[in-house]
Amino acid sequence: MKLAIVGATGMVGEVMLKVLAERNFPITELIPVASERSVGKTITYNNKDYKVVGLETAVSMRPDIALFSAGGSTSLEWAPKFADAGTTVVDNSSAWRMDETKKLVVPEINASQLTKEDKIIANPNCSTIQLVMCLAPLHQKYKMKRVVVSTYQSVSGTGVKAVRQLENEIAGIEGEMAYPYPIGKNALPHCDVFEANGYTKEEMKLAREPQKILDDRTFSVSATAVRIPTAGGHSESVNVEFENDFNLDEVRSLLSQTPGVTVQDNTDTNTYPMPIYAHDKDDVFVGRIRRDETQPNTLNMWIVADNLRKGAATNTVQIAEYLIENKLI
Ligand code: A2P
Ligand code: 11C
Repeated sequence: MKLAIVGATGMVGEVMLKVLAERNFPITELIPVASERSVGKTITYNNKDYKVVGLETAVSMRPDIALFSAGGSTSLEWAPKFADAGTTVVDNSSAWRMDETKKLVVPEINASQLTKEDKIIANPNCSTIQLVMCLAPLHQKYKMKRVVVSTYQSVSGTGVKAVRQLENEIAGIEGEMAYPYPIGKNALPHCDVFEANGYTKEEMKLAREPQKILDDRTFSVSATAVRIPTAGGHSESVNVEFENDFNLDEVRSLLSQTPGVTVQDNTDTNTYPMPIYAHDKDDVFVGRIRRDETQPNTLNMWIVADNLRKGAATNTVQIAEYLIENKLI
């Protein structure tokens, strides 16, 4: 496969390269792509050096697949140009996710919807992916009515500038601010920009994307997204009300049997998921599974994942693998 990585010099792009190498992705030619600022720079993949090219050059090289993680506006402008040149684009930005003509895919849940005609495929938001990975098997069995989720999101979700802000604050160095307030020793109830309804864009992604992925508008999701001073890994406190009652052992067993999900749930041994231990792992971790004693048919759980891996790079690479395995490109 001739594969382009658009945004190869970025945080997610770097993890994509790592994940592709780890999974022995079948690459015959690698095309790293970034902004004009980076053209000519060298990136290393599997001990081999590659020169970064610009978008125009990359389109003319007609890759079989392009994995995009270069922001929404780059995707909006350039994904169609790649698609017109015959390239299948898997896009990690928010540009196409809610477009009715595009599929929004978490491979373990809905990759079977994909066809050869899908030339631009959207990867969901990181906090959505880890949430739906755990909700999907439970929804199938007990039917969700309403989900209330509060997130604890790492600075890596914002980007390099935010990671640097946290590092500077820890080191006591004054520097550029990615957030309107200090993030070290703080919690900001503010991920991405505010919308007219008082929610942030991140919260609205959590409300809308699960319905599309699970192809079901009968349940609702209410979200509060909070940025905390962790370097990597998003955590979520999740309360789910089902139509039907459940048995906690069966819930644990359903989640344990879900590919890509690991249950870490034993209060006797202080076993529960935490972002530092999810770092560099592809799985989604779930624990603190317990009944909400204030309401019938309602469950509480705690979900953690590496937001740059399953939340971004790994999910994108898995979509590309599915396309190849199923001869859709
Ligand atoms: P560059 O490194 O040249 O700026 P991050 O999300 O970590 O900031 O990374 C964004 C990625 O998207 C980087 O690889 C960046 O390249 C790339 N990028 C940003 N804007 C553009 C653009 N207009 N055209 C192509 N690539 C872009
Ligand atoms: C965050 N979820 O942690 C964001 C980062 O729509 O792909 C990814 C934004 C997106 O702030």
